[in-house]
Amino acid sequence: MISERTLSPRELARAIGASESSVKRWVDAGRIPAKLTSGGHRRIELMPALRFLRSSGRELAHPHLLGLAPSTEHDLRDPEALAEWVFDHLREGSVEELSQGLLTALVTKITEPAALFDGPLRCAMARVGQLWEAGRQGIYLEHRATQMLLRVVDQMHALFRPPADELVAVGGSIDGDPSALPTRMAATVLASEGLYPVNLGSDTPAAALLEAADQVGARLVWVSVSYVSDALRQGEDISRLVDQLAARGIACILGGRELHRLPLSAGAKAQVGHDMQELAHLARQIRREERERPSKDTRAGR
Ligand code: B12
Repeated sequence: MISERTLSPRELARAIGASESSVKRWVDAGRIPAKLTSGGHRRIELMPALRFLRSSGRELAHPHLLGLAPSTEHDLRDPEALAEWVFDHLREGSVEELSQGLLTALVTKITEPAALFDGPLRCAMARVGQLWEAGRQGIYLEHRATQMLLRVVDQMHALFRPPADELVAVGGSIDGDPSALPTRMAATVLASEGLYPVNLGSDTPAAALLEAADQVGARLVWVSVSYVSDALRQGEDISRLVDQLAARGIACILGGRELHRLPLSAGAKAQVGHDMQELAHLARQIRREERERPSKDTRAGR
C-alpha cells in the first residue's frame, strides 16, 4: 500500500523542491517524524510527510517522485473529470491508483475532503448505483466500490491529526442503518477542520451515542441517516437523542440522504445539514466560538 512507503530526506526534498539539508533539519527538529535505520539514515514514512506538507502549506511540486501522481489524461482539477476518473477506478477495482490520485488531490489542495465527498465521490457512487439498477453484476460492484472507498477515506483521514484532548465530536448512523461510508466521511471532514472525531460507525444505538458524548465530553454529535428500516422507531430514537443533547448543551447535526423520511418530533431542535460542506461549516463555527470563548482562567477571574 502507498501508505506503507518510506522516503529518504533526499527523495522528499526533490518532490517538494526544497534542499535536502532543510528536510533533515525539519526531521531533526521533530517537525517530520522519521526513524533511523541501523546504519543511522533517516527514513520518513509517507503519511507523516504528507501531513507535514498539508499542515505547513508547502507545495508538493512533483507528486510523481513520491509515486503519488497517477498516470491519467483526465485533468483531476476539474470536478467532473475527477468524478469520471473515480467512477472508472471503482468499476475496475483499482484501489491503489484511486487512493494515490485522491491523496494527491488533497495534499496539493486541489480540493478539500468535504468538497471531494459532496462532488466527485458522491457522483461516482451514484453512477455505481446505476450499474446496480442495470443488472445483477452491479450488486458486487456496489459492495466492492463501498469497500474501496472505505479504505481510501481512511487513508485521507490519516492526513489529519487533530488533538484528541480539545474539541471532540461523536457520531455514527443509527440502529437499523447499515451505511458505513457517509459517517466515515463525516469523521474525516471533522478531522480536516480540526475537531477530533469519534466515529461509532453504522448501526449505533442512540443511547450509545449519548453515552459516548458524555464520556468524552463531546462538543458535537453528528448522525447520518442513509437507510430507514423502521421510520417510526428511528425517528423517535433520534428525536429523544436530540432533546437529551440539547439539555446538556451539546450541539447536534443530522444529515444523510434518507433523513427526510424520519418523523422527528416538533420539539427536536437539531441542525440539519444537507452535505459535508455544511458539516465543515459547522465545525469551523464551533472552532471559532471556542477561540472566542474566554479561557477557563479568565472566566474564573484569575
Ligand atoms: C453503496 C450503496 C449501498 C451499500 C451501502 C454500503 C455501506 N455500508 O455504506 C449497500 C450495498 C449495502 C447498499 C444496500 C442497499 N441499497 Co444502496 N446504494 C448505495 C449507493 C450506490 C451509494 C451510496 C453512497 O454511499 N453514496 C455516497 C454517500 C457519501 O453519499 P450520500 O449517502 O448521498 O451522502 C451525502 C449526503 O447525504 C450527506 N450526508 C450523509 N450523511 C451525513 C451526515 C451529516 C451529519 C451531514 C451534515 C451530511 C451527511 O453528505 C454525503 C456526501 O455528500 C446508492 C446510489 C446513490 N445514488 O447514492 C445506492 C442506493 C442508496 N441504494 C438503494 C437501495 C434500493 C439499496 C437496497 C435496498 C438494495 C436491496 N434491495 O438490497 C439495500 C439497502 C438495504 C440495507 N439494509 O442495506 C437505492 C435507494 C433508493 C431509495 N431511496 O429507496 C439507491 C439510491 C440506489 C438506486 N439508484 O436505487 N447500498
